Formats: sequence, C-alpha cells, structure tokens
Amino acid sequence: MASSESGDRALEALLQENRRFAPSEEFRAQANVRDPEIYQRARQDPEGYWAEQARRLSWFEPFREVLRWEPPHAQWFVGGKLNAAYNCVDRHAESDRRNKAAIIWEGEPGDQRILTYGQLQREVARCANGLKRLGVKAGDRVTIYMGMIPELPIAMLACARIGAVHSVVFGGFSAEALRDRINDAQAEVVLTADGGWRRGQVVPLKAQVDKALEGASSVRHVVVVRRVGEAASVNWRAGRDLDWQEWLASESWHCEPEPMDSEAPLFILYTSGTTGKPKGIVHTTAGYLTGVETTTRMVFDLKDRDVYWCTADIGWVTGHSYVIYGPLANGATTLMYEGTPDFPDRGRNWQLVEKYGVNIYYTAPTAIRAHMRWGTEWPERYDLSSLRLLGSVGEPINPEAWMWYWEHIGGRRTPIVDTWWQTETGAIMISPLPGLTEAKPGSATRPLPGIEAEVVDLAGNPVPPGAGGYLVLTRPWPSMLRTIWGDDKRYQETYWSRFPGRYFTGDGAKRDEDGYFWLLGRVDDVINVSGHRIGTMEVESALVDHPSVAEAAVIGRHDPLKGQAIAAFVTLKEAVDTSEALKQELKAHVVQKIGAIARPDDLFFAAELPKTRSGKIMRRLLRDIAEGRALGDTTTLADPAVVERLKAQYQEEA
Ligand code: 7RM
Repeated sequence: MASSESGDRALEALLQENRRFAPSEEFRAQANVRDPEIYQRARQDPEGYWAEQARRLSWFEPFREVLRWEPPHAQWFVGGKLNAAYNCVDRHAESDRRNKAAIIWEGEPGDQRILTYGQLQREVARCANGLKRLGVKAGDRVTIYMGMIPELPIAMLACARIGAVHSVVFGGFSAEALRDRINDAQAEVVLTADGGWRRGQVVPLKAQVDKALEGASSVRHVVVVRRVGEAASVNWRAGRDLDWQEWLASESWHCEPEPMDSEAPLFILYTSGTTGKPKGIVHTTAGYLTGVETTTRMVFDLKDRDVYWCTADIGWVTGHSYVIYGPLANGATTLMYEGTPDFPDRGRNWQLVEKYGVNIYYTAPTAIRAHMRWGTEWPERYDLSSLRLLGSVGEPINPEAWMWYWEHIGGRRTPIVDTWWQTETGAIMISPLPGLTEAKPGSATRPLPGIEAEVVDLAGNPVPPGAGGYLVLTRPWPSMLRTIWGDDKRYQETYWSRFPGRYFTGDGAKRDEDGYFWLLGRVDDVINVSGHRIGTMEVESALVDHPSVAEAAVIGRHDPLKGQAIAAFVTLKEAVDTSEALKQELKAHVVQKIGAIARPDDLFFAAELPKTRSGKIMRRLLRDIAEGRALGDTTTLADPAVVERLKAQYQEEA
C-alpha cells in the first residue's frame, strides 16, 4: 500500500501502545449510551436501528421506506418530509427550551452574543424572508463566505428553512478559490461580511468577494454583514450589494419552514481530492440530520445542561456537523468563538472554558500539540473542572498528545473520544462511545453502531489483525454523501470503483487483535495539514500557473506539529534563475491561488524531477528525500542519477 515507511514506523510504535482507559463508574452510570447490546442490535437490523434514530427528528410526513440502495446510490427515509431548520431551531423554540441558549458566541475582541432558541428562530426566519425577497427558491444555491460570527449559522439555517442549498466557503480561502466554488455551484447570492477578526487583524472578506466576482458571474446579489466597520474599507456596487441590517430591517420575524423531501440537498461543501479541482460534496436533509443528531448525542454524551464547544471553523465539515447541526438538532448549547487560540494570549481557549463553564470540548490533534508546546502554565491558570468529556478529530492523534490532553486538560478524569470521519461521511463513523468503550491512546477504536468498516488489501480481501490495508465502509449509512455536485461519474469512480459495492475512504488503517482500528493517514494524493485537507494536485496547479515554473511536484512530509507539512519540488523554465526572492514569490502565488492553508512550508528548486520511464513523477521518492530516509526502489526510474543528485542537493540546502 502507498502509506509511507515513516507512517509504518509510527504505527509500530502505536501498536506497542497498550495503555487502556476505561470510563469511570461515575461517567458510565450517567452516559447516554450504557447498554453494550446496541452494537449487536444495530448489526442484526441496521435499517431498524437507523429508522429508530431518524424517528427522533420531527417529521412533517413520515418516511415509508428506510433505505433504497441501488449501489452506489442510496436514498434514505424515502417519502418523508421534514425541515432541517425546524429540527434544529423551531422544535426547541416551541418547547421548554425556548429561552435556553442555543448559541453562545464570543468575538475575538471579547464581545459576546447569546442567542436563545426563541431568538434564533426569529433571526433565522427573518433572514429566510430576506432570501425569498431576493428571489431565492428551494434548490437554489447560496454561497456563504464569512468568519465565525452568529450570522453564519443564521444564514445556513435560513437557507435550510426555505430549502435553498448552502455552500459555505471557509473565510481563509482566496478570491480565486472562492470564485471556483461560486461558479461550480452556480450560486446567485453570496452572503459575506466586511471582514473578520483574526489575531487583532482584519481579514478582508468583502474585498475577496469583489475579486471573485470580477468578470462574468452567476451572482446577482451580495449581502454584507458589518463586522469590523471602520477597520475595513469596503467598495460598494450599487444594485448588487446590500447591507445585511438594511436588507432585513423590514422583514417579518416569522417564516413557515418549507417541508422538504428527505433526499433534498441540504448543502454542498467543497473538499480536496486527488485532482486539482475540489469536489462539491452533496449532503441531503434527512440522512445527514439523522447522522449528526445520533452521533452528537451518543459520542459527546450531550445533556440538556451542558455547554458544548467544538473549536472547528464552520467552513469545514466539522463545523457544519458539530458546531451547528448536531448540537442544535439535540437542543444543546453550542459555543462559537471567532478568533484563534493564541490571541490575545495562549490561554484564550482555557479562559473561555472557565468563563462559560464548558463541559465538552472537541478539537484537533494539531491544536493539542500546539498547546503542549506552549506549556502547561496556560491551562493551569484556569479552572477547567467543568470539563467532563474531550474529543479529537482531523488526523491520527499521537499517544503523547492523547496523554497530555487527558492529563493537563481533562485532569485525568474525562474520557477522550478520538473520532474518525470525513467530509464525505457527514458524521462520525469510528469512535469510542464514552460510557462503554475502553480507549487506547491513538486508536479511534470501533465503528459506531450501524456502521460497518473493514481493512482490505488491494484485491479487496480483509487483511488479518495487525496487517495494513485500505479502510472501506461496507454498508451505506444515512449521512453518506449522495454525489459530487455536477459530477456523478467522479462520485462513482472516486469512492465506489476501487472496491465495487464498498465505499473507499482514501485512508490506510490496521486493526488489532481486539478489533480496534488504527488510522494511518491518506493513501491518495491528499495531504492533511493541521487537520485540513489539501490536494497535492491543487498546489501543483497553482505553482505551474506561475510564469517561471516549468514543473512542480508536491508532497506531504511528516511534521511534528501540523501532522504533515507541504513540500514542493519545482523546476523552472529555461533562462529563469533560482533565488530566495523567487521562492517567496512562488509561495505567495500559491496563497493567492488557494489560500494561506496551502502555502508550501518547503520549496525546493530542482534541476529535474525523478520520473518513471513512462514519465510519471515518483512522489514516493520525493517523500523519502524530504523525510530524510533511505531511497526506496528506484529501478523503475528513467534516470536514477536524477534522484541521487536531488537527495544530495536537498541535504545540503535543508
Ligand atoms: C472530519 C474531517 C478527512 C480525513 C480522513 C482522515 C483524517 C479525520 C481522523 C483522521 C485519523 C481521526 N474531515 N482524519 N479524523 N485520521 N484519526 N480521528 O477531518 O474531510 O476534512 O478530512 O481526515 O485521513 O480521511 S475531512
């Protein structure tokens, strides 16, 4: 398999890991899921299990059929009608939870806003009316490009309320990346902000939208939230641009939710794949909501009195599912924070935990490693005793980080749930159930009830315990992606052709003697930098777009903090000289094309790239070089001397 040797070495260390952490009696006794029979029950009757979960939602019309599976296309809860905003907001607003906090928001400068379910219902309804006035109808796409401000979930839920399909684009993406996503979705309305706060600086969002819309565009209207005011200079295009406040000033606070088919698309979210073009992952209403409602309740053990905090940005799937839809579907209180964990100082997250009495905290290993590096003095300054459950997501968590998290944040008291899932899976697939599962640091443990996973070899046969292979999901599940927007062929090829009838995750994994899964990272051309997915081809395309570049090969190399770092090997066009200035220019070019998350950490000028006789760049050898390993098999190279020279040169310059 394609997983690197360093991955294998790390895994050997992982499999030596035999510490076990069982939930305390106290936690077990109060847990939402206490009966281990649940796994068995779900396995015997998966459709019955999922139907039972789906019935916890509020339906305008009940479904008649649980699953219609025509591989690789699934329809769940066929014939049902429901509304996602109604399920996340109204049904709580119309209950005793009306005055319960739905969203506790804190801005980076320290301003706050708390929206109760009752208030959220009104804000969402008013925004939905505004969208209708702009002519947005069920099925139309709306692009949302904002920072972490309350108007972002209000906008998402407003779309859901009228059946429009939202496409949230992470505020860190560049104007060009935004343009591609707007064009692909053919959005007619963009909702944005003048800017956002990040480390005391303004991120100029509206200016990026203006750039994205230069030339021809499907967009008729841009609505702008005033977040930073004077701090951003904003150009105004009369007739196209609207001020959020003015836009909504005369709208009614009431709007009937649209009854939507179970299979109506709820949102598109773009994610990186093996080619240069990001994939628009499509999620539908009933299956997605069932998946996130169930997993939030079971994995995070949510209780009505909890304050729950997932630190992800809503621009990523973790934010969609576990900042907004999952917690709100459960009627929970979700905390949303605008800024970064190191502003104004490195104690900001712990200060927020203390200030709001956070009970459940969900973050990424890269963030945990950053806190480790910053030192225990920061968490020690604050009272973290409210925490009762911790979660991890985005990449494999190394046992050292797991232990640090457990000891210094959880006070050796809280279970940790290491949750494996993807944009495509919509919801958590492999994770402990905190009241039942004995955790092993570094393992996501077992598939949740109703989910079936296997590790297989290239031929699709299950591998024995301890052997590496490809992670596949062997049964459809409600929150699975339905297609890639506008490209169903790519959907079929990417996920369902490698192992027909089974979903290919793109991840390598091993299973141990206890049936626990150990994730090994991607086996395709996707890099995971700080829990963010970046396609090697996207970065390569951005580099070769520069007039000086002839060819580029991009790889992910191991990085102790970020998981992986981006290393680019570039050959220049004839008559172009290498220089430090050009190196910086090329990095900046990638930032301009994609966004700061894709900025190469290393950029290396090569005279030639190692290629096979058929002309394929051998990225595996570049990885060996960048990770300082002995070179693997070079016999298929057209000219083995190329890679030897490159290695010598790299060692000299690195
Ligand atoms: C939720 C999310 C998906 C990729 C996935 C994996 C990696 C995510 C874990 C993990 C090991 C985990 N969606 N991944 N969670 N690897 N253990 N707990 O991250 O679409 O952005 O990325 O992330 O490689 O395929 S994502």
